[in-house]
Amino acid sequence: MARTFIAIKPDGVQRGLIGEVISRLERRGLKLVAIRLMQVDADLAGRHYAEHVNRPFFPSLVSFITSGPIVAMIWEAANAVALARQTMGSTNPGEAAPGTIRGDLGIDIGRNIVHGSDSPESAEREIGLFFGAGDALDYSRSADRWITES
Ligand code: IDP
Ligand code: MG
Repeated sequence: MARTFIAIKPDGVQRGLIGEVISRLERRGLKLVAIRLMQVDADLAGRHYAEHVNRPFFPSLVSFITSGPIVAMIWEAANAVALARQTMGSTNPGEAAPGTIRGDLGIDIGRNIVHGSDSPESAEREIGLFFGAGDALDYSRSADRWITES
């Protein structure tokens, strides 16, 4: 089953939106297989956001993501990456569609509540940065057959 890495950023934690974000992914039908409340240090932030190292917003992004606890998670579903990105909404909450996490809960691109992997390859890389082998649990839910036909 495909997996994606999702993080509730420090703004989401500080605003009391942990339950809201988890609830939306759960209600959609994705399955939570690993979760960790943690503080990101500058080294991990730099590795996680390595693709943005030359962007003007990189210093403020690192400062923001290290500013308080985050909730790091692994979610599972067929096509997990695309499903989660759709539920999250566009990067800029000011442009994100209503009904999405960012579109319903935010207004500023620098405070967009959640991170989600942008491809299966990114998901694998990011899961490896935040979790160890064996952290993700393999289990089935009795509701699974009511969420997917096969
Ligand atoms: P994503 O989180 O939707 O994948 P990315 O383009 O990968 O978006 O950017 C990573 C993060 O960097 C964004 O979620 C946002 O927090 C921040 N970011 C991206 N573009 C800007 C910008 O133009 N100004 C400020 N922050 C930005
Ligand atoms: Mg990204």
